[in-house]
Amino acid sequence: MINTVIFDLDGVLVSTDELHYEAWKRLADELGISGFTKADNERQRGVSRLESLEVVLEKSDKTYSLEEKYALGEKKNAYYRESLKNADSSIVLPGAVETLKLLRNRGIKVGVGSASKNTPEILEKTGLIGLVDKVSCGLDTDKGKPEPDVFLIAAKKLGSAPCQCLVVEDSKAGVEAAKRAGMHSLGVGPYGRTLGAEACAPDLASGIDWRELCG
Ligand code: B16
Ligand code: MG
Repeated sequence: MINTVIFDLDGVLVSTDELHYEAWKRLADELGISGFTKADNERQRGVSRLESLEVVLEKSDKTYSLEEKYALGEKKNAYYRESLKNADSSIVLPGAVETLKLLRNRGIKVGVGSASKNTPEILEKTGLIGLVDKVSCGLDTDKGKPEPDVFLIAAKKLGSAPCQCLVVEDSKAGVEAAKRAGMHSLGVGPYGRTLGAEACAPDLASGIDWRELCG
């Protein structure tokens, strides 16, 4: 029986996915890489910063050393953090607060499992930190999704077995990570139906039947 729900952050609880795109686009433009598109950005959902950079560099004819790649990742992160400076509860996606409250009221354990190293700051700024029990993020492991680590760490912190966990994700890499972790999955967002999850919904505000999902 499912007694734990682990939420992805970007694109599930908050709308920072667009800010990631803008920061990568700014970096791509600076590097003279033309044609970095929203479709490229879709492949960056849920994956680590360095792997996201590789998606950008696919369109470059220049070769970068690992050191240079880390520096470029830092640069993008500085742009991203600039856009987060004034972030507040307005970036929380519809239905997120109500869902977190409802689940906790029903005695379901609630966690966050995000690849982002900026997770603690975003949860603080949006006030979501007070609505979740445990957080696992890119600061806990360097292994990005589709590796299962970030979700397994969340389950461990919550004291739940993987088979008792349901992961809510907006990315293919994230749903794959949930499967590799031996967890159940719910796909949300514009591509929710195409992610290969066990169930899907357009967003957290669309009347998801949590009683049915969590048994
Ligand atoms: P950062 P999620 C992921 O967050 C983003 O979807 C992905 O685009 C980003 O590259 C990754 O976090 C790392 O983020 O550069 O802030 O450490 O969807 O797993 O919540
Ligand atoms: Mg996401």
